[in-house]
Amino acid sequence: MLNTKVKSWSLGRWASVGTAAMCMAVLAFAMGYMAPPASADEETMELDIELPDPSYVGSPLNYTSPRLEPMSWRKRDPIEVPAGTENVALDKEVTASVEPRMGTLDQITNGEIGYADEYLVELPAGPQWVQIDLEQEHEISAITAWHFFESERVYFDIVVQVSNDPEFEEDVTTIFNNDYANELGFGEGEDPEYIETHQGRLFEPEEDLSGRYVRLWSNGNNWNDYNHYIEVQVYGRPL
Ligand SMILES: [Ca+2]
Repeated sequence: MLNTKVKSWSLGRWASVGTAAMCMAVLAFAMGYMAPPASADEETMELDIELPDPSYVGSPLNYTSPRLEPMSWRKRDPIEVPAGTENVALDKEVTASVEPRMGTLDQITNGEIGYADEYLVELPAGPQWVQIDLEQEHEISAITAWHFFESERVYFDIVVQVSNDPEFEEDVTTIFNNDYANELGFGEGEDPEYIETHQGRLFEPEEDLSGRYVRLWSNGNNWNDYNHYIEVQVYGRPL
């Protein structure tokens, strides 16, 4: 009788050890399974975005909105991207919905960034877009846009889209939309309004993204109705 009791206790204990080991194995499998694919099967790197000097000469912001993200002076955290990712928009051709009032479209991808007027491309009032042709389909990890950042300024109805269709009629992915009143007709944007700084604004897709063309919309700013660009960078790799 005693032997039987001892034996069944031992079996129970071994059963518990076995269950614990199985749980750990399942957990390890789940952790491995849940790891992001980028780190699981390919090398990544930290994206190094060279920033221009900030501006200390402009006027403070004269605009408030419940949709406006608070100003942050903190340096943006670096993001992890697939190894070999670089600014594939550099020196690529730029087209636009309209001719600039000031500057030339090639300045938007010429790699030169600063707050002075000499860096500025100004498009007329109203909803306008600029479009970059990456010349072939690319995997796209992120996009940064610098509008005019001499003073604290908020641009309206910012929509950032990627497509393989140069007309943006089919196969369009929108990765940012703060057009909350749906002025542009792409649906009510859920993203916040933000204040321009020397860091530009980084737009990251929520899912894997590829495309040949990048189109950026805006619709004036809190100082005037014009649309401005200093530079747009697209971080990617050719497919
Ligand atoms: Ca530029």
